[in-house]
Amino acid sequence: MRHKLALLLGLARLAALADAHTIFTTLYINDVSQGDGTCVRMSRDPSTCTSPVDGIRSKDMACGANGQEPVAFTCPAPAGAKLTFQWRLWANAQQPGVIDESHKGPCAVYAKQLDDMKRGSAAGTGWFKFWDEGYDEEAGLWCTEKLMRADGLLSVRIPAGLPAGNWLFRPELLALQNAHEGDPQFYVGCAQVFVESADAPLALSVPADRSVSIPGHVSAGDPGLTFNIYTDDPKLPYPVPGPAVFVPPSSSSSSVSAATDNKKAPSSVMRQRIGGVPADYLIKNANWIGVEVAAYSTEAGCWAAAEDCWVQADACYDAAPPSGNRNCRVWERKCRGINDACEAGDFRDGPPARGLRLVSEEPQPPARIPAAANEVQDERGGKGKEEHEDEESSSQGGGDGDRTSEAAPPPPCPTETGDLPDWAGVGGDGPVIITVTEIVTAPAATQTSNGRRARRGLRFR
Ligand SMILES: [Cu+2]
Repeated sequence: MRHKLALLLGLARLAALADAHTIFTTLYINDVSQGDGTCVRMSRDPSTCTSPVDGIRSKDMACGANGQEPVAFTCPAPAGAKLTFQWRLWANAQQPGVIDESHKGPCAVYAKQLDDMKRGSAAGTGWFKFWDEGYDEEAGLWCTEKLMRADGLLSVRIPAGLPAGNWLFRPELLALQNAHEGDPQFYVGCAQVFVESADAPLALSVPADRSVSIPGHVSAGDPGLTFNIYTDDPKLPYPVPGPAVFVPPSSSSSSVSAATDNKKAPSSVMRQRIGGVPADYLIKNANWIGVEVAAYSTEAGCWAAAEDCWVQADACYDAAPPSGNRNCRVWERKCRGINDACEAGDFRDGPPARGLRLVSEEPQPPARIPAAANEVQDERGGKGKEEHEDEESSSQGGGDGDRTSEAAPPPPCPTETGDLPDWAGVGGDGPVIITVTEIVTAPAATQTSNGRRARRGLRFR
């Protein structure tokens, strides 16, 4: 009964999804997906998670709804690493899409250092912007339109001059379709990243005019927030809101060389010690991991192991953000296997398939990952033609990565990046833009494991 009621309530809430917008769900480090939701602060409410921030004075402007709450994991990234933020129309990718094509506007990436990822506040002072893009007049494209053509992937390189330590990286989209009516729509989220750098872990000195508080970095009257995208004669160039871009200067110890040439990596690189994804898990879903249950050879041991497994399954579903709970279901199958063995009286050498890593069922990453947008910008500043990023796939680890996908690594396709509709604005024959305007079914993210508790109850009979 309770399950049915919960399902009905879930469906009712989903009606609100009809005007779904977009959400940052997945972080890639040097082209390696960290797993859906892993190290990502996102709204926990599946019915509103893709909505714009509720007002530019809201604390949610910092890292989105629930953005003040840290997630369990912080992903390590080498100095100068390439970060890619994946945006989805559907948080759990149940249906394709990035953002509705009406949503034209700029993008930006901000950063803030936190001494303590768990206790530091996302909202407040200490933010600066290190890249932005508004309207590309040459290509006739808004930044969000380029994002659609890049399958929702926005890549930037971490400025080489960032000191080691805990950082929040905050991609920001601004949709202007209603801006002229006083309704600019901000979409933000944050990635928890530990930058591993040889630079001394000192606080970065940001010029006063580039350091901002969020909320507070934009005002309702800013020309970039009231811009009319429909007029025949728009006032170009588009004025991207927020502070001027600040790129921290690279220090003499040159973390750039540490990032691009492992042979020169100094031994004094500061590594992450806490908050990373533990190595000994069997499967990961967002910021939850399942760890192997105790070995057993008796009936009591079998049931104890089953109970441990189900408790972990519950924790997985409880912790799953709107990006999905696919790997909770994978874990649940393991529990069912133990449970079945107990019921069949098979207690030898338990649990079945002990220590075997389970295969992630999260959606595959897009085939092509775009080049870092801030590099494209730098290139346009005079360094010549953008080069393929061949060096990345060979030498850079990208942190732990999503170990569940190690068996079938995501295709980095470094040789294909040249074909992408890159941020310098070519891209006539980019991927097909899919726009979902009608929502027909409930996203899986809201489903819990129907009957999982009932099933657990069975074994006590
Ligand atoms: Cu919208």
